[in-house]
Amino acid sequence: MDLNDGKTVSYALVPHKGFNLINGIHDPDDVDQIYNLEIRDSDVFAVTYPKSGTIWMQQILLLLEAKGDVTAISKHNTKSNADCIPWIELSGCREAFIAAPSPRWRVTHLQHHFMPAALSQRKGKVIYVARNPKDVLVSYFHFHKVANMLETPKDFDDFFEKFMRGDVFACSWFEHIKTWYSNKDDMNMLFITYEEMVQDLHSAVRKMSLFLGKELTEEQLANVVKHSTFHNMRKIPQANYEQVPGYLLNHHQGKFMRKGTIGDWKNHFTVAQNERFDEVFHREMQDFPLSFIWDIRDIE
Ligand code: PPS
Repeated sequence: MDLNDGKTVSYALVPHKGFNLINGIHDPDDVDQIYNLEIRDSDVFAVTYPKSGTIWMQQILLLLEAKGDVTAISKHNTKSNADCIPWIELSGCREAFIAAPSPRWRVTHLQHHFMPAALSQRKGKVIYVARNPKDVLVSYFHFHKVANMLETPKDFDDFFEKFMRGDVFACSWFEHIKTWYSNKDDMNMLFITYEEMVQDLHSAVRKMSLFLGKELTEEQLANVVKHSTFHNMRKIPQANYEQVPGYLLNHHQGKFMRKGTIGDWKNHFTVAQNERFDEVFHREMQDFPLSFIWDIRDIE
């Protein structure tokens, strides 16, 4: 693949143990070793299916650690939030995790079966952020145009089919949420939704700080919220992924922080696609007591 800044990189999806990794940024042998990692009680993993609020969590976790002081983030001029809270599955990140001082905070898109077995013995903490999958699909479609490591979709219909087949990085949204959710009682897990965060960020952040045992004053909590709104995060280069190099993200194709709302799927899905999606959703999720907010107007 010949990219903007002249670097030539070859990326492709690599099926691995029921999951799709990305050749060039993930190493299957390394990913397999994650299962055996020793976990400290202070370790925290924010788990997401792609496009469900990962970079939002990076910003919130960093701000919680800094007690709402945004200058603690912006002073790392060259370090992005993703450098501070990286994906455990990226090549090289596992070794760095082993050597890192506490607290070790990481994000991941991996399915449950790859993750450290110790998490299921109630070591460490997990925050699972789920987003309604119609908006995930739309956000993922746009991201495929920006991300040089992902194949540019022919058009929306083509991507819709790929997503429904799970023929994308991280595979099926349904499998991801179901396997994590079914194992939640074995873990110290906080399950939260993107829509809850959009609806009432203050309550969501408070819930997270209580779960993580962080004692923040009301003012500090309000500062965490203030600096993690969509509007404000978009202005912070360390948080908004503007700093990600051009060979990974083609910034001319669109913004990583695109719309940040609920219900954009309505601008993309045809009636037939929506009916089919609903049918699959009801079939796949019938045994799971999870409901989603599908439209911003439902909470306004
Ligand atoms: S990735 O590539 O998987 O790491 O993407 P991820 O960070 O999980 O998801 C990106 C979407 O999250 C939106 N986002 C936010 N929404 C509301 N408020 C805040 N603060 C926020 N930060 C990130 C981002 O805009 C992407 O969604 P879309 O729908 O594309 O705008």
